Amino acid sequence: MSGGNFSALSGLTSRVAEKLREASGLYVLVTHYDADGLASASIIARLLMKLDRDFVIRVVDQLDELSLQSLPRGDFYVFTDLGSSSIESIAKMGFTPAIVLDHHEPLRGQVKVEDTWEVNPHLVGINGGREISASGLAYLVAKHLNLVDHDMAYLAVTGAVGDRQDSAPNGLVGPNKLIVEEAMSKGWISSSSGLRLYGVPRYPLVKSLMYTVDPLLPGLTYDEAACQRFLEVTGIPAKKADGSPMTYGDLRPEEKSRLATALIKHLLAKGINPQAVDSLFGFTYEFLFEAESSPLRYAHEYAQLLNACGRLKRHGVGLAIGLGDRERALSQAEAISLEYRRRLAQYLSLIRNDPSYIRLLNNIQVLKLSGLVDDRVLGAVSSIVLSSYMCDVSRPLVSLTTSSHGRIKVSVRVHESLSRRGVDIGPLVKEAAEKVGGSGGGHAVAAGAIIPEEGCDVFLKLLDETMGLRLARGG
Ligand SMILES: [Mn+2]
Repeated sequence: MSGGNFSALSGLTSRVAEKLREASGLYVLVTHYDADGLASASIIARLLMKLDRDFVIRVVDQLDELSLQSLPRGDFYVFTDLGSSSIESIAKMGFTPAIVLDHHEPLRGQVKVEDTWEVNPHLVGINGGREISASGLAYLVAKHLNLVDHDMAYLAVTGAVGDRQDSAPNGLVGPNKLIVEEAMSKGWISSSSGLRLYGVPRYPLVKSLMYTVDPLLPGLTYDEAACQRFLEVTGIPAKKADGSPMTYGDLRPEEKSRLATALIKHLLAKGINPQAVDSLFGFTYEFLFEAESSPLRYAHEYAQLLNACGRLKRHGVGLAIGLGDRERALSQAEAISLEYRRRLAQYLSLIRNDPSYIRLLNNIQVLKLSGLVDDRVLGAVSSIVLSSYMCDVSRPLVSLTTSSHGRIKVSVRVHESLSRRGVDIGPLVKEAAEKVGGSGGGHAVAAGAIIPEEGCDVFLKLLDETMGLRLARGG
């Protein structure tokens, strides 16, 4: 990232910050249900509380005519983690004045629409898929008004981690990294590198192994007895001398490297691609002002809690945490997170044990989960199926399930190795969805769409064809 790009981004965020401060009356915040959506809306809500303004928050699945029609009316609108591809509709339907903080590829240049102000990193040459999330953008808005605090920094990092922007070998990069460095210099955050197992470093090791789904640990994930045997064979006691469970944080450096080596061997023996093995290692961000025993102490756990709340349609609980509730909402979120992991485990074992769920077309593969997986959980299942090599990684994975109003929810995931060949799936999904009367879009490696049920076969055929053309052209 060049400094020039960052100053262009700051120019955009400072302009919307001024608009936000100048406005008055009722603010309507509209956001996406995932971790980044909930975290970014929480940052803006915290900012509005500091400015002593009134606001309401609406959490939506996507921004289309249907969801726009359902929005409450106010005096000023803030769209976070969505909106870039709907600016014209937002203005046309009268949701102005509005600011849009989105990091999804807008599939066009900056458009000038009356009374709307957009911040999108793609417009200033910053990769919104990898370098900054909507939460980071919201943080920069608060920073311009000199109102950031450690909670906002935690939410900014959590949003980015929730969107998997920490997957580079050195963790967060670009503007995300600048936010982390600032928070570190203030003593709010620390980071360390190591194994990225679930709940590391403070969960019992057996649980850390069994709940790790990204990447999936074949033969270990969701199998407690197998995890216990694995530790035994590796020579790492599952319990400490006092009988309490061993955690990653309890291990001596030598034991940590022995565990890492054993996991690498295990994954390679299961035929897992070395790149997926690499994703076991990375950075962990620790939030020093959260209680040491709290699931909010570490960015990936915080993100997982928000994510679970959003996906199980309990986003109110996630927002309450973002706004500062550390009591009732937090214990509710922990129960929701457990239920979410239980459901994921169930879906994954069904897919793993029944190859007929995945159907190969010429250039794509289709995972049909209608009637099984809820629309908000579809993307997560899709990501895990691909990242754990439960399917062919040389073609995009297109997952389908039924959604509301007689529509089909589509989730498309592309493996890194395919995206490195220059395949950008977002525009292809958008084009195919629009041709059958739906809507869609996304990043190079992840995209989604909502299409009418009757257009499903044509949609798949179109996507299969355009994908073939792309590959024939060499990406
Ligand atoms: Mn996002």
